[in-house]
Amino acid sequence: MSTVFLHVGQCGNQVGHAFWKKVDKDNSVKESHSFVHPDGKQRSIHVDSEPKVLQKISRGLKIREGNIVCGKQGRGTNWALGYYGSQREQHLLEDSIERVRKEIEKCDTYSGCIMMHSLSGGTGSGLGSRLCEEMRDHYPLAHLMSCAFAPCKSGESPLQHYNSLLTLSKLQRNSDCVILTHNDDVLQTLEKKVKGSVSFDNMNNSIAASLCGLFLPTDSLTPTRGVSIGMEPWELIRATCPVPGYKFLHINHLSRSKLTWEALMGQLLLGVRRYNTQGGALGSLSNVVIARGDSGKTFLYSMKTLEKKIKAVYNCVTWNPFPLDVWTAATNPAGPREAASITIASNHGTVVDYLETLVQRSKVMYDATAYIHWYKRHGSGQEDFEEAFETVYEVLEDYKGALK
Ligand SMILES: Nc1nc2c(ncn2[C@@H]2O[C@H](COP(=O)(O)OP(=O)(O)OP(=O)(O)O)[C@@H](O)[C@H]2O)c(=O)[nH]1
Ligand SMILES: [Mg+2]
Repeated sequence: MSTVFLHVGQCGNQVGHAFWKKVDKDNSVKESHSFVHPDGKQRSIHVDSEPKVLQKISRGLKIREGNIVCGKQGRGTNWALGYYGSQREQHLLEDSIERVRKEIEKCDTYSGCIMMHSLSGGTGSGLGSRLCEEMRDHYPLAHLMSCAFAPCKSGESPLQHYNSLLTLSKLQRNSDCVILTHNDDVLQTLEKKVKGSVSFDNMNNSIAASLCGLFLPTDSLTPTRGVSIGMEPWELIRATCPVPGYKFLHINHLSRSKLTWEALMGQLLLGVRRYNTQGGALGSLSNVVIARGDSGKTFLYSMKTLEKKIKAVYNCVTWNPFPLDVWTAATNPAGPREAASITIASNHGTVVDYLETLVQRSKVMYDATAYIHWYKRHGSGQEDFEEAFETVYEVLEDYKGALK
């Protein structure tokens, strides 16, 4: 089983760089050939509308020649320009799809694609949305997962709300699962740990550690004889997003050395958001708990006492009789050395809070027709916005119903 990775825009590629650096340290992933070819090359395509970031990240990664697809000019933080393409650079979309097709042809069994991109950059959001649509169209039976990075709420660009709204609506319609990471959350956690200001490198290393916690091979999903078949991303969808109405995941990850499982889990649970902005309790629909560095095979035993605590903190819905899946791995190659890690992927109520704020802010701007001419200029009409509002309202309704 093989997975193809598609990194789009500055954020998608910079996070991808940190991710692949960590993947490279895992021998089981190399043996399984699910993420890397037998010749050691990554199963990844790197797309950006401008060359600067791609030149930087390609150094030190094992990217196949031709799998870097590059334009000449950025998409100016405009979803419409990324989605409909600039007149002069229509080739970017076609070249990307062509490279993905070639990469998929090299797979024995292609199981799906994981995209990484920001929700607010013009390339990551607009071209990312378009690629997601095309991938669904070209490979309707394969899985499609998005790792999407949300901008800081404090506001980096006035267009970020529209861009995020339009992208999330396309992801909801075309992907099977969206792992949503908020730059605000990552920053907040790192500000307590890092001396001085937090850089994108610090943030990307932390994000990459969480993604490796989810995607790298586990012993639980590796056949007793033989090597990993790389099922982790696709089992994650089966376990946490079985219904199309609820496909947004939130990750919590913690790695420490010399702590018992109970202490490590205790620290991780302290960082889980339990209440929404109105003070109401947040809930979760389904969760996967992954423990790495379990060389003594003690985690499952510890789960006998931890299970109750996790269910309480994640406030699992009563209608799901099996809200927790547990996977373990003896090693923790993404490190740090000798550390053990716990990663929890949760289909969680935090997404309701986020989408409500997003839709509210976008609606105020839309009703005042703020910045709409920027989108119209590049081909986006009223239909794009109305479809996006309608889709996100539906997601909110579905989640609120399920979490009651
Ligand atoms: N976590 C993280 N976020 C990033 C990184 N680089 C940019 N971002 C965030 O991504 C958003 C901007 O998107 P970019 O990826 O820079 O934009 P792009 O996709 O290249 O699109 P254009 O430059 O507009 O063509 C902002 O919210 C940034 O905070 C990164 O390396 N890591
Ligand atoms: Mg850019």
